[in-house]
Amino acid sequence: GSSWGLLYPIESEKRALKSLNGIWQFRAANSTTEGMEYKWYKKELYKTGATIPMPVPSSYNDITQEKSLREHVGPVWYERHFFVHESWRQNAQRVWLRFGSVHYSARVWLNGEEVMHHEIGHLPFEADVTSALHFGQENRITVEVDNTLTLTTIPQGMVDEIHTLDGVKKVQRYSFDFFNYAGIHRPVILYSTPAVYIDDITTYTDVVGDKGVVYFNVTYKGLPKPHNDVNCRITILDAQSKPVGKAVKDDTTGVGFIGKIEIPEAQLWWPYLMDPNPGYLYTLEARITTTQWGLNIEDVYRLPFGIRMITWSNTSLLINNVPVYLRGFGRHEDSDIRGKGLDLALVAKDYNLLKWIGANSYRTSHYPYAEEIMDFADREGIMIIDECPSVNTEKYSAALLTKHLSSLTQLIQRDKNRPSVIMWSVANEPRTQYQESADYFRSVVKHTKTLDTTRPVTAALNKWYSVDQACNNATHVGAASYRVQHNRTEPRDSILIYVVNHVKSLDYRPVTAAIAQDPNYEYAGQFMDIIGFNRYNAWYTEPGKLEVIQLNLEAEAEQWHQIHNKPVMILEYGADTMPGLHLDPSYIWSEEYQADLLSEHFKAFDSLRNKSFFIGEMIWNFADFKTDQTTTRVGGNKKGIFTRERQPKSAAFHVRKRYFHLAREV
Ligand code: GCB
Repeated sequence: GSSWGLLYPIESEKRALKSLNGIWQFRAANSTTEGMEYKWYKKELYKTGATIPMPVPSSYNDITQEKSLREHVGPVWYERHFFVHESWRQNAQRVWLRFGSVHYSARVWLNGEEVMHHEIGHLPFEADVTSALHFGQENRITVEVDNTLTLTTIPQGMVDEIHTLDGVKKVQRYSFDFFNYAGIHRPVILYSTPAVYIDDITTYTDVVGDKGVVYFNVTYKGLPKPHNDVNCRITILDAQSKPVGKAVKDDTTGVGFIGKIEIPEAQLWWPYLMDPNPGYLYTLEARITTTQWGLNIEDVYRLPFGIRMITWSNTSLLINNVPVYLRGFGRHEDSDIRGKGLDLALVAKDYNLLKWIGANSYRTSHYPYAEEIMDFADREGIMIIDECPSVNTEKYSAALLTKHLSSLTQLIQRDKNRPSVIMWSVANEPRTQYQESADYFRSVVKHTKTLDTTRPVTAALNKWYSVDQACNNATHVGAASYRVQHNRTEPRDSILIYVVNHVKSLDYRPVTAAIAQDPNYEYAGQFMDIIGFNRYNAWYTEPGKLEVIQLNLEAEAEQWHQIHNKPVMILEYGADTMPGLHLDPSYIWSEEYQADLLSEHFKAFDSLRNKSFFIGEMIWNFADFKTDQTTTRVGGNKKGIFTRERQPKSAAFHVRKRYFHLAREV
């Protein structure tokens, strides 16, 4: 649910915390219904079948040697035991259970009693479990996790069947290009709060001269009925924990505390390499006190935040009134063995690599990343385009829209206070060549704007080509092979393949189709504040023909700007590169080709930057990552500038030169 706060669980003198990370017991169910039918949550998991140890957090897919577990479709079950110390049972105290994320859906029981369920991976959820807990005793937690994706999940997928000698087998299909890792991906935390507790804090900051203005809204919950003796004290602490501003408020409305605090000579939050001290963070300390049930109750929460201001025009994006040029990457949460499971060593390494290479930003393609990852971005001054989990939507429906909006509600609730988040991305490569996408994205963007007006909205758009049009004009040059490999699950595009094959069967001459880049065939760009587009010149189109890059890229970027009169940036471009493959003169898949392809793009970007509306470049991808099995992927997507093990490919040194050069220019 979204009607409550999702404050990250942190300790304070009034809040205790206990991690439930570690080894859990685990079993994959043989069918969708088996676990529920036999009530596996009622007793120890080992009593209803064999279990194996499973680390939390981690994806379960690559932990064992079983292909069947890697490719499992449907529910798996997790269980562990833990104690809650007697001292946690206090009058006027609550205990909460919080999951950083579970992919894709989860149902949770405590001591056999269902306490919550949640759908949509990559987002946190929690519940007050005080009444289900056994204090001073052992407890059992059971979680059913289901990775099944359908036409009404975010992201979309399709369950299909294949035929084997052993009968029909269920398989999961999806058109997005990363492995559908599943499991308990992020920390599981038990934490306490006072019975009357700070539920949510919303901050918004402004910069006026050298003054920082901090607007806040602190809400609380837990009183049986509203009354007017709740007091709130807000203190702003600088990075050395020195108080630099305060406010005291009494609540007479039962709603919360709204106000502002001015910080003279504020130290602003600046992106990496724009200031000697990027990512400067203050702390907002909120302290509420009240008397209830004859007790003095007090709660304290400390929220890190930065003072910075974002504005944008039809040609630029500004931070603290200075135009910024984004240089970064699309990324993934992905690594060997643990899949999408949070690994702090990997997180720290990735930020060190980002800083080493001079990046100032990245997009959380194609879903929200762990809060622990976002914390680094806040602290290091890395600007984030924060993407919801909607990737490659192919079929629009009201049911899908409802969930898409919910994913944005939850994402913005989680990340609204983060200085690093400079933009919301509402989707990646939705099929916006279909007219029905217009109403859909009008709603998506409107919803995002009702939740946050302080940040621009974007999406990673891709001009797909209308098949109807292709069929009518099948005489002209261009796009018969256009990204066909990506459209394999899309019925309308398979018509194109069919038509092309038919023509080929009749005549030897090359087949082409006039698939014009007609702006009328892209319906979502009109709603965005900033146009982000993905384009693989000299890779999916004209592989090996580096000479097309400058012309095509400049033309496309200019066209986007002309049509929408908005700032434009490229959110994806790149080439698969097998580390260690050297071919000179450059040839696709070699390290030389990746470097050459980037160089040609850099030339195009430089000429676009002179035209002022072009605000950023993001390479696809930061590191190699695992995908579903297809003939175009060798052990996964190899477009990384770093290998999956985070070692640089030759192009990394090349990118590093450019990114530091760009940083020096501003
Ligand atoms: C895209 C997708 C991304 C893929 C990439 C590729 O357009 O947004 O998820 O991984 O292309 O490498 O094909």
